[in-house]
Amino acid sequence: MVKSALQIARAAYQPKVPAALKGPVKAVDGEATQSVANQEEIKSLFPNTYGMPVITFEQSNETVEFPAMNVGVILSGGQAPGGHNVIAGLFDGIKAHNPASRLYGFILGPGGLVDHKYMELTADIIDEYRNTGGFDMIGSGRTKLEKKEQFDKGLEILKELGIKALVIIGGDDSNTNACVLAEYYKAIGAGVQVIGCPKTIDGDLKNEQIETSFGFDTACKVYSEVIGNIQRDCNSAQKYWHFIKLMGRSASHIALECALQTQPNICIVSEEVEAKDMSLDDIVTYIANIVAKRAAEGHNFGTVLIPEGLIEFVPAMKRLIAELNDFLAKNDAEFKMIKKSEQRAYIISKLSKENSDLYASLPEGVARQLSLDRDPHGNVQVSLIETEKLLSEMVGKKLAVWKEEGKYNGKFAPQHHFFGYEGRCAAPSNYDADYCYSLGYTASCLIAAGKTGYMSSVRNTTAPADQWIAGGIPVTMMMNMERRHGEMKPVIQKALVKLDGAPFKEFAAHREEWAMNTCYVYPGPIQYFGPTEVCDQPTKTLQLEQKK
Ligand code: FBP
Repeated sequence: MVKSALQIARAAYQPKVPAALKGPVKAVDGEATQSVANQEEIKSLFPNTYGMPVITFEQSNETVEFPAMNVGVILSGGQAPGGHNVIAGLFDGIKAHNPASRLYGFILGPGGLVDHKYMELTADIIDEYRNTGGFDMIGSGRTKLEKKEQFDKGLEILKELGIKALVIIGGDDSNTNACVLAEYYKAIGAGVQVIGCPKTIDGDLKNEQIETSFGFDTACKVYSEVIGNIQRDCNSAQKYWHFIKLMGRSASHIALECALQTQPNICIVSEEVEAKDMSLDDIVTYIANIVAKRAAEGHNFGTVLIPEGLIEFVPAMKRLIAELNDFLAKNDAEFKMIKKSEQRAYIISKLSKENSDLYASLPEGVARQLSLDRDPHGNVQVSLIETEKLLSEMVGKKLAVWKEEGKYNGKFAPQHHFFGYEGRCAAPSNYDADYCYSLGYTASCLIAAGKTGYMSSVRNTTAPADQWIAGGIPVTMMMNMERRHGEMKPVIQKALVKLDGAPFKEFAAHREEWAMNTCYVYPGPIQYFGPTEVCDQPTKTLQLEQKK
């Protein structure tokens, strides 16, 4: 395989790890834990894995002999930079505990476990992927591991390969399912430990115990680089308004972090839109006002950041989507019989008055997207809705009206962008390379300590890596009960942007100035070699959250 000069140099990078992981460790138990809410229900659903203590690994002088052990690993869900380093850390960790231990990767996600598709991950393979982006070493997939039949089918291959521990690298849902699996295997005495690792560029798997999910750092840096480049172009030609949608599913962490890094003229935060009960028209008016004010100063250019999940946070749109989801689930067959050209009118005739009016007011493309195929959970695929075009179109219309009324006298030429996949497989930043490797190595220590139902955790990551704290958090500790597809289920609480949190407050304190004055910051590309202040800075979000 031909490699770039950077790939070759980067392969030799030695990830930085917490001091404790540099030699033998001892597991120190904290107090017994409780779930964040619904303690009685969670306890009854997880009788074998509830209440376990938080674990911290400390340096030890004692060298313990560990038996050789076969371990399995799964990458679950969307790609996130650093996944390969989690696997490399896990591999190095199990080999350090006993060189005869072996690692197996299940192919293309959780489905590989159920379908018995796997490969042994040898040193040669691992070395090929150190410090690289992507999940292509073993592939990833979105099959949900949630049914007993899947667990039993998986156990067959785990037994066949003599695997005694399974590491599932995934987001909140995959880690919830990892815990259900841990509980089940413990309950039936399967002799297989299950450990989770916090992954997702979306940054929404974090809480008191987990500082951040891996991949968020690199993805935000990639997006911020290109947003910065666009801003420089924008400030050079001074003729376009750039509407930039950013991936991130529901939460606005990515948009907010990119705003903190690049200081755009406008950034919409979905969580604020919901809290203030803003309508689509309120958002459009907010943007149009800034466009008009800048035009009055002779600045017919600017940048707008839009989180991909925005639409679902506009309360009226949320009600419309809920009714549509429900209606299309019940009338799927009938709907599919209707000619494409008549589908819009059909939906308008079937919805309640409020939702029908709103649906009718939407541009054709967006209305169509709302009626297209759902994801496996029956939900609208928000990442396919072109919110950036929807907003710019509506802003353009409003400005045209204002122009007629003499309230606005400028030029409005929009450009559209969507950044998502560009950032998900980038070569991990030093932060993600170090954090991921440490998470994987920590997972091997949890396995060696005989733990199950834990998520690998590395904390204090705004300090130099030497001072990071490795340990394990019982997954049940992060759970609460939530309604999912009409049923109450135990799930890890998803972290949305907190409006009283430091990152949002920092943004809110500056946004008026950023709107009117051109205060763009151009972060430039991720640097892998060079001074630590250039290469090792964690995200602004993390720095602000951890500033005590
Ligand atoms: P995960 O939640 O699985 O980490 O995926 C994150 C994400 O990149 C979202 O930001 C985005 O909405 C979604 O995946 C896109 O999914 P797909 O890769 O299936 O197109």
